[in-house]
Amino acid sequence: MHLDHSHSALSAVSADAHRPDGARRALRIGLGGPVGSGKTATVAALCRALRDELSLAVVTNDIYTREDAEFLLREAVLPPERITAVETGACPHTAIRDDISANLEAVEDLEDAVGPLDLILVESGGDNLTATFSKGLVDAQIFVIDVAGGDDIPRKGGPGVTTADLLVVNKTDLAPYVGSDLARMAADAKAQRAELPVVFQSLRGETGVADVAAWVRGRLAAWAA
Ligand SMILES: Nc1nc2c(ncn2[C@@H]2O[C@H](COP(=O)(O)OP(=O)(O)OP(=O)(O)O)[C@@H](O)[C@H]2O)c(=O)[nH]1
Ligand SMILES: [Mg+2]
Repeated sequence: MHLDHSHSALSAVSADAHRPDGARRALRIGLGGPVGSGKTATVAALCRALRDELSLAVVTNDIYTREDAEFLLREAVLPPERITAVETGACPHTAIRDDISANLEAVEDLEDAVGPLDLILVESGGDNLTATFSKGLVDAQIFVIDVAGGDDIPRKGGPGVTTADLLVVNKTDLAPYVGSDLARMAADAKAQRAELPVVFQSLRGETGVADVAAWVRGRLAAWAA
């Protein structure tokens, strides 16, 4: 799917919590963050952790390809009809913040095709520290950074680090190899985010995505209530 600038009017409709038939729509959670931080790997792990207890689907965004969706399809994290790719053709933040029409169309098509759904995960293309999702597209956002990107990233701030509903510091297994100081990252993140939650995770480790999955379950419980 390509960005089509003729559907902007959808955003007003889709910010509503209900489908046209009055049923509650799926909770939409966006995952953003720098290139290669582990967004797709986190989406894959979340699908494996949650697919037996929830009805879920995924929208991926890539600039020129369908790489991330193809990875999720190859890994068979969900049935193929539950995975949709948006080719943004421009800076990734454009499609999640400025003209969200292609993404809205993708989430609504998924609900029509395989719904009712409890949860739709929307992965942004890798971008910079300023990229955030429009509130007309997602109900909550996760910002994924990784320890190999430098342990000064939390201190540098930016809206992803400071305002995301959940900050994930991924690849903690790599910290000793790249000389990242996890305690410093935790202190800087706390200073930037006050009470907003932060999860340190390694998808190579035993607990994997468990903390993020628990946070998602909490958001779903609040959404259902
Ligand atoms: N060591 C280690 N590698 C990881 C971890 N999580 C992800 N990776 C690896 O990091 C690389 C990038 O992960 P992706 O999930 O593709 O990253 P992404 O943020 O989706 O990347 P883009 O969509 O291209 O921006 C892959 O080779 C993953 O296997 C982790 O916790 N530890
Ligand atoms: Mg990805």
